[in-house]
Amino acid sequence: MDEVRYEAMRAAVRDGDAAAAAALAASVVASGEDAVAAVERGFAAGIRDVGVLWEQGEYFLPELVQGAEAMKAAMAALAPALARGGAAGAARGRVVIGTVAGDLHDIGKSLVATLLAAHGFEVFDLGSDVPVEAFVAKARATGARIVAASALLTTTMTVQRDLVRAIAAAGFEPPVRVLVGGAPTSEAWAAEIGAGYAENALRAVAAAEALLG
Ligand code: B1M
Repeated sequence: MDEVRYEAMRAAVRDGDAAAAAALAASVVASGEDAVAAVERGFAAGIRDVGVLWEQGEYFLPELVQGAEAMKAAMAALAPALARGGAAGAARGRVVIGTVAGDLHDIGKSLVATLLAAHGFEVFDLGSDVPVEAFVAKARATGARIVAASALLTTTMTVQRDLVRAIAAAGFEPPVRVLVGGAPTSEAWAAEIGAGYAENALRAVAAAEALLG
């Protein structure tokens, strides 16, 4: 894909143009181009621009919401291509995933869930604003060995630590591992709280595989 197409995807999300974003995403699916690259280099670059413009006071909440809507429209149109990205049905293990309590950001989490499913994991997506107890209960009910938690706010990343502690206290056997990610998190943060870490959705697949040994 050339830079002009990536730039058009980026601009569609930055401008909050859901119809243009969906049309560009549909063209990626139709032509069999790399859907993950379209997300990372195109659409996600646009939503990050939205965040920067918001920080600079150029954008306000309506623009933030419109950008998110355009991003979601692109992700929905790309879903079939993202889902056929890997070895679907290979049954690599079960993963419970969600965005932590107090946090409504679900775009990155949904991308991680989609790519995990595309690579053969059975994924139980609890959505956003998920209490620690709900993660623990779902892991118990499904026998999942990985609980994956996204956090996009500096005020909610601490819930990831609460989750690691709650999973340890639940005494799962075999043990359940926690995988964390999201913009304010880091390898150092994950190491501090005793979790696995991935900086993006593709790396989350490799990290989940590594956690299962
Ligand atoms: Co919000 N928001 N937002 N927002 N928002 C941020 C996060 C912010 C950085 C914007 C900014 O100031 N520049 C800022 C947080 C500041 C901070 O905490 N330091 C912020 C704020 C302040 C807020 C509100 C408080 C605004 C307000 O109301 N005053 C409010 C909070 C609401 C709440 O959650 N309680 C709020 C609301 C919203 C919207 C609802 C409008 C919307 C979200 C819509 C939705 O998700 N359904 C929104 C958006 C869109 C953003 C930005 C612009 C974009 C987030 C996004 O979707 N990125 C964001 C700015 C930014 O991130 N630069 C911002 C694209 C996505 C693909 O990337 O989620 O990072 P990301 O996921 C990546 C990696 O992080 C990783 O993989 C993905 C890519 O491959 N990853 C994982 C993510 N989860 C992972 C889990 C893993 C592994 C990897 O394993 C488990």
